[in-house]
Amino acid sequence: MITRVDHIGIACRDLAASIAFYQRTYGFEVFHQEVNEQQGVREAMLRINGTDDGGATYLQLLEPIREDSPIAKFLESHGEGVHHVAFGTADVRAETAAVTETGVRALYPEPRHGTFGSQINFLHPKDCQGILTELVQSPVHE
Ligand code: V0V
Ligand code: CO
Repeated sequence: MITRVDHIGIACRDLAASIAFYQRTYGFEVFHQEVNEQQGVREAMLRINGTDDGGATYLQLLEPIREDSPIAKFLESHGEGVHHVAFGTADVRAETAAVTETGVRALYPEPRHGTFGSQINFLHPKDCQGILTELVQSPVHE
């Protein structure tokens, strides 16, 4: 079951400049920053709200660290902007299995490492109304 919008992923060329925009325009603060070598990104999570069960919604600002990373490729073809939408679930394996049953392709056979120790998978944008869709299980559910 999908329980919330976990984050919106936004591709940017300059992470510091993008963070500064969100801080001065809306007052959003950086909650967490990390480099994910496997995904080829340096990222910042800006927390928008939180719920008592540990759930929250974030903006995920993504800057490429390699030319061959998905974000670098996206910036080249689409420019800066919304890159993916991530839905939160308590069980990413079960949710991926349920969604693939409907004919949507998952990108990975097994979940991979996401931000703050989360487990993630992606659904192909061509099967999801043109939107790269991520499924994310927060560590709070592990
Ligand atoms: C590509 N396309 C997209 C898209 N990226 N459509 C919507 N949103 C996107 N983000 C379209 C593109 O316009 C093409 O359509 C078609 O898909 C093939 O595009 P491509 O440029 O040839 O790209 P591919 O096929 O090489 O790669 C696309 C995929 C790739 C989605 C397979 O980006 C990928 O593996 N993404 C998953 C990993 C990822 O994005 N990591 C960064 C975030 P036309 O022109 O053929 O119509 S990491 C993250 O979120 C983390 C760590 C986290 O949340 O914790
Ligand atoms: Co993401």
